[in-house]
Amino acid sequence: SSGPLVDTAVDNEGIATVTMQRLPVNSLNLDLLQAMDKALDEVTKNKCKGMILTSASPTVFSAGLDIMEMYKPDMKRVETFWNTLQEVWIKLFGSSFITAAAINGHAPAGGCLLAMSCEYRVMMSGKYSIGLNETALGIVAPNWFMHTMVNTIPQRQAELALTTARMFSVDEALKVGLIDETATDKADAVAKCKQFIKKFDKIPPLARFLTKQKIREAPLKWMMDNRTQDTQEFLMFVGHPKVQKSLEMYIQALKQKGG
Ligand code: CO8
Repeated sequence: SSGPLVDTAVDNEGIATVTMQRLPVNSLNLDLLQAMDKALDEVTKNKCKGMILTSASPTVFSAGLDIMEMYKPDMKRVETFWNTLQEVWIKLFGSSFITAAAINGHAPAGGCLLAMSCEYRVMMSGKYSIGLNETALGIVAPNWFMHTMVNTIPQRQAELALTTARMFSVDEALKVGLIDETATDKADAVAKCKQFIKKFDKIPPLARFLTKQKIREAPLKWMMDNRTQDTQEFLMFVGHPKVQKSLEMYIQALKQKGG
């Protein structure tokens, strides 16, 4: 399919809505990640006060990393893929502008990571789930995925969720604090994200940003100090025959479920 993978629309109050539109499930391949990286740069360049991240799919926010990027990968491309994911996370988690996620559907793994990297989450009610399910796939979530979760929910809850690969229902996510509000539909979710961003009209922007920066400093510093090693670990991981075997089985299971 062609067309832009990300749409960015800025309203008259300086709030950007960034919509992922790699249908059907916004699985994060290199192209989508590069488009997101560009969109985040644009939001910065346009001096937007806030950004809402959402999806063009009616039922999926993002299915997480595109498994096809990791299956029998071209090693050069998969390295760029991982570096771009790191870059998107650095720009989103560490952004100077206010961020909110309007989660209009499922948000497993990398989808949950994107949502947790924002400062506020509103999730559409329904039979959707959100969480880091890596251990169920035999994957150890990278440290910075874990740091991002611990920045969102209490450490003990994060430990339980990560070790058990827990996928939370919308109500469970609300209860544990993985999301902040529920919404009746996408429009309601976006409206609630806007309300959150507008709360800061009363707060001096520099104090707000420096406070965010300080509270998020440790995970960002971890990334700066360990970025190369993190990439090496990922490359070793995808290069491992056992990992390739489990990815293959997972892809088959996904296809059987859908087909
Ligand atoms: N990657 C590639 N393709 C995918 C993915 C994905 N993550 N998710 C779904 N698809 C494909 C399906 O195979 C299907 O393809 P086809 O039409 O050819 O059969 C198509 O997208 C539609 O999928 P579904 O029919 O399953 O759509 P549903 O609307 O029924 O369900 C879900 C949507 C709930 C999102 C479901 O697709 C799902 O659970 N997907 C898998 C999500 C997942 O497990 N993601 C984990 C990715 S790993 C990750 O993000 C972090 C890895 C960190 C690595 C660290 C290494 C050290």
